[in-house]
Amino acid sequence: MKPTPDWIKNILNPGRRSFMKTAAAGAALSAAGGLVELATQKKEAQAFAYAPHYTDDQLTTVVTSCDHNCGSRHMLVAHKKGDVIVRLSTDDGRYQENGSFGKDTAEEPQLRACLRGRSYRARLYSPERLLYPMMRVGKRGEGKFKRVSWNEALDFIAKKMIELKKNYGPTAMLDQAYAGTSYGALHKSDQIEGLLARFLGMFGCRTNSWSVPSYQGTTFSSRMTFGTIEDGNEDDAFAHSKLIIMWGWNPAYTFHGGNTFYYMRLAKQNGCKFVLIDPQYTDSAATYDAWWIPIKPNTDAAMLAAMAHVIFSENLHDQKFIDKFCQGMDAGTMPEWAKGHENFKDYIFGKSDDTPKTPEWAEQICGVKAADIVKLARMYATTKPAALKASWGPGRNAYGEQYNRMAAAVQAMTGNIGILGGCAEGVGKGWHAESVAYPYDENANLWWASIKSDRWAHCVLNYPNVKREEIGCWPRDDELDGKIPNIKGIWWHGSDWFNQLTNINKEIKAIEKLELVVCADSTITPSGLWADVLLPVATHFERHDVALPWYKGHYYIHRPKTIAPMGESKTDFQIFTELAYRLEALDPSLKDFGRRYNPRADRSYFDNDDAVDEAYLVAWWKKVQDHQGVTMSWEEFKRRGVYKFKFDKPLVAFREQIEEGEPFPTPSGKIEIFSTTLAQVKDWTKTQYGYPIPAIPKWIEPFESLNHPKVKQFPFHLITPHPRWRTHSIFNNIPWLRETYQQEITLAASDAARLGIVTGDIVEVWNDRGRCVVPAYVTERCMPGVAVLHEGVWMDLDKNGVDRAGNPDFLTLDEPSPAGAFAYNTILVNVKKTQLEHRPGWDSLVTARSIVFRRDT
Ligand SMILES: Nc1nc2c(c(=O)[nH]1)N[C@H]1C(S)=C(S)[C@@H](COP(=O)(O)OP(=O)(O)OC[C@H]3O[C@@H](n4cnc5c(=O)[nH]c(N)nc54)[C@H](O)[C@@H]3O)O[C@H]1N2
Ligand SMILES: Nc1nc2c(c(=O)[nH]1)N[C@H]1C(S)=C(S)[C@@H](COP(=O)(O)OP(=O)(O)OC[C@H]3O[C@@H](n4cnc5c(=O)[nH]c(N)nc54)[C@H](O)[C@@H]3O)O[C@H]1N2
Ligand code: SF4
Ligand SMILES: [Mo]
Repeated sequence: MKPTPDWIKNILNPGRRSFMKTAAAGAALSAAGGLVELATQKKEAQAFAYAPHYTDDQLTTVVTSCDHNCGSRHMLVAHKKGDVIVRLSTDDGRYQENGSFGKDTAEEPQLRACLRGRSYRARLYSPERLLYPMMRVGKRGEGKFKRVSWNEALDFIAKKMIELKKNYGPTAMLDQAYAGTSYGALHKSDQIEGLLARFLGMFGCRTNSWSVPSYQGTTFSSRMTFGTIEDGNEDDAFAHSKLIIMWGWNPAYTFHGGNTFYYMRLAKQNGCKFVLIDPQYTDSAATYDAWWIPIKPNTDAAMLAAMAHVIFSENLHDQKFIDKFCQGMDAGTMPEWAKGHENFKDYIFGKSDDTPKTPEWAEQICGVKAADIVKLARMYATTKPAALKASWGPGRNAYGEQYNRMAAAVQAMTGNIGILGGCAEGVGKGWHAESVAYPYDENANLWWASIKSDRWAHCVLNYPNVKREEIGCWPRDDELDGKIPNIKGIWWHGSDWFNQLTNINKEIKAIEKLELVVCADSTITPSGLWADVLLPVATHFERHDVALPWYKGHYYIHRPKTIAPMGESKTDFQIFTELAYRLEALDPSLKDFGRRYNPRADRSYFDNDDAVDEAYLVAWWKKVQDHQGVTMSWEEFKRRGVYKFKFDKPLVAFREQIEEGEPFPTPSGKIEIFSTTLAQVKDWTKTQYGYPIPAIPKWIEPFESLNHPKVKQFPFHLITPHPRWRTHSIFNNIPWLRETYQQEITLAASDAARLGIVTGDIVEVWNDRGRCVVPAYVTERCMPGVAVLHEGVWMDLDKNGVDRAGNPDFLTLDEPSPAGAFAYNTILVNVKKTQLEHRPGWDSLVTARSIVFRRDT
């Protein structure tokens, strides 16, 4: 490796120690002709110093929260000296109203942080922290940048945005905001409610990305079946289940709420039985001593159909529930207008296609013994109440929506919906927080084209020869309907999507065609390396906000500006506001853009956001008081740092529908096993789906699977779940977490033996889309024929385009299912031992990871 030129060292990696000195003294760093001037004030504290070891009485304690799209939202308590956080702790019961040290009840559980949260200091002060605006000096993707002033960076972006809009029209800018920080009331990244959507919408140039990587199959299913995505109970309801089926759900790794495990433990103590349907025997299964049913990936809808067959055949279904609450479960519940259509029961018995969905039929597809399917179906139908928790991973595949719709049908036929201890989720959204703190009006979420998110590269590479159905063009009722967007720029806000979307090699080709790529982030990310401009964003420790729970939980956590923004970082809200002012100066039609975008601020907001952010949050808290019956004052909330709601009984989705006869929010007011909306589509190419979707749940062969002829060439079905030690790509560079894991591919012992692979061997994993290199982990806890590789590792290309870090998105297919589900778990690959180079991320050794930007090869 050649030594890195000094200019890169200076710009990208100011010494951590000298930086800490500066930050501690509160002095600003200034850019002068690309040189970093460091003030030389005496240091007060170092974030990683061994000595002196401060005791709590010498430190200031600030209650705040952790952040990101991680599966929960926990309390972090910062202990700081001056402006440096020297220790982080978490909830210990003291901070809530009537709290005391150690208080931890089922009603008000502690919000204790996981390993990722507890290591946050290492992220905050990491060498990969982005501290100054940067602009690309090399080729796109080469990773060479120079430091510039905010003025230069924002001027460049503003001029370029005007130019793109003028030259290519209102679809030229692609919004690739995502959920990096979507759980804040004020500083929110999100596809719909986020700050970027509003900014680009008001600017008048935006192509929206409408499908969600997490769970598009699931949200589709919940909307079609129940009419809402709020189909979840709060997690305390699990404590009341007699049987919990973890269907593709591994809460020990993949958080889905912050205290799920606590309530599942209560269930276990109450005698609940656990089952796991998953190609791998997970730690969750081990913890609860679950009955593990290994299943071939992507065949879940077939197994669920066979369970329905058993339940109907043996008369174990709840006919009263079906008659009262369901549409299209059987002939008797079909609506008048649809009598000729196929109903679910007829499909299950094969009346319409001559294929009864028997356990023996399913065994051939799923690799699960028919006897086990029968046993599970009986167990589920006769144990009351039972929670079939159908998680999102099995739906993150080709026709993923069919799995979720089928699970909902099985939940409904057994009457396990709307009752305590049952489960209708799906999406699993339960309690909902008050909406955003900034204006969310008719100007928000405007778009001139909206496409399936992972079809952007296909669209860019083939423009204008693209059919609307290929990219899932959302319909409009004006002349832009079905018009293919001419995408020329991308903005990443709270997203590392270049690293996280499907088929990265295709993205690499497409990005060459763009004229503007902006990455606003607090970290130098793999996506950032492909940007033209890097904008340093203040983390949630460096701005004022209120944290909201992630799907599960009912509480708010105050997030004060715990420390001053590091380096020259600004909040996204400051950046968009300042850019709005610059754009209005360049284009008279954007009159008052700055003021309209951020009505509580004037232009000085870029340098001082405190009073304005406080005003937004005070107004937001007033909404919380008015809408949610909270009597605590804002000042008291700020003093405590947390507000936990207390409910007299667990929140159960659809309790009102079942107990009080309220209609479901579907067109028919029923649980729609037969979907009114889908049954009435005339021309699928004119819908956002593009291709037909059956009105009842059905088994449809995925694009690729272990039953596909392609297995001759690519014999492994790769699944790519979420890592316990990262939040997608976030925390990939944290040494403390690195010491607990490595990115590795899990292989079944029998497969590995056949290939002569043992744990620790470096293997290459490939298919016709890409290739990556990663160590192997060999175990009997994985189903033969299946391989597991976690998403989110930071890609690291060698000169031949092989990823040395083991990122599965070099292998995924950018072909979503009709309803929009990303096919992240629909991948066939081959595996072999290799001499190719492996590097765990950008570095080869944890302690030497900052070589990343010191490398010039
Ligand atoms: N193969 C495979 N790939 C997958 C998946 C899979 O199952 N398999 N899962 C998919 C799923 S479900 C998801 S949700 C996606 C996640 O994809 P991403 O959302 O792209 O992943 P993150 O790593 O969470 O990236 C969020 C980025 O936001 C930045 N960020 C955090 N806070 C802020 C902020 O306040 N402002 C700004 N400007 N930036 C901020 C973080 O530093 C980080 O770089 O990955 C998808 N990719
Ligand atoms: N620690 C951690 N927690 C997270 C996240 C994270 O990055 N890290 N991300 C959060 C986000 S944004 C999301 S979207 C959720 C995702 O939450 P999930 O979708 O529930 O999580 P995954 O880890 O993708 O998958 C869960 C399980 O599904 C199994 N599985 C995969 N394919 C199949 C299949 O075809 N059939 C069956 N039966 N099982 C299958 C996997 O083996 C895995 O055990 O997690 C959230 N929680
Ligand atoms: S679960 Fe999420 S919010 Fe909680 S500590 Fe871990 S990373 Fe932070
Ligand atoms: Mo997600």
